[in-house]
Amino acid sequence: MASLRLVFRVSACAMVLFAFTAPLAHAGLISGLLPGLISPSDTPATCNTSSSQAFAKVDGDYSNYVLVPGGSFEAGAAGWTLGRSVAVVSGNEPWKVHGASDSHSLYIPSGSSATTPAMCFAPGDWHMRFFAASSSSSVSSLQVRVRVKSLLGVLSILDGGKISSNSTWQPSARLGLLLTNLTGILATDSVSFQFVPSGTASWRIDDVYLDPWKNG
Ligand SMILES: [Ca+2]
Repeated sequence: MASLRLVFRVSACAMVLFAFTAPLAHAGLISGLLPGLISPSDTPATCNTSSSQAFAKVDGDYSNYVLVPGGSFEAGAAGWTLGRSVAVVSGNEPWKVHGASDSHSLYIPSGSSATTPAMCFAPGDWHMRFFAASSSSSVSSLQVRVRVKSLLGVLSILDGGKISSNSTWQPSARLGLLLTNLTGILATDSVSFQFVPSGTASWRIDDVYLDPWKNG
């Protein structure tokens, strides 16, 4: 398959707004090629197009999601950039949406971080969901950052907000990304997501999914 690489225009001063919204009903899945996908230069020429309604049995979210590369942590965390003491550990999110026999997740201690590989994504309205649990019985927060690299080599780290949970595994709400042009237009080369614990609690994450399709 020819490279799916396309150019996605985004402002150098793009504003990102993560909105925790309720799951939408049925996604508009388009079979075959994913429309508008970007294949960054530092990722394989083809993108993972194996989608599933991974959160349907969790809370009735029938959107179609693609697993982020290595996002189940069942075979390590290939391609991920792991900070100090981050490690794949035993214990899976209890819904086991990726596989009934899955048994591992990613541990991220306080003061460290974990970053996904650069990946395909669709411009416009798209969403991320994952599972998370903290080490604290009280509610603490995990920050999600969006790392956008332009074709000019400019790396923008965009604050995507935080999710909150306690020591019980929870599915995240949908993280929605809105890019708004403010000034000039640059081409985006790649995008990745960084998970950063806030405060003193450590975290585990598992089954990180991206919905690359525009939903209604
Ligand atoms: Ca897992």
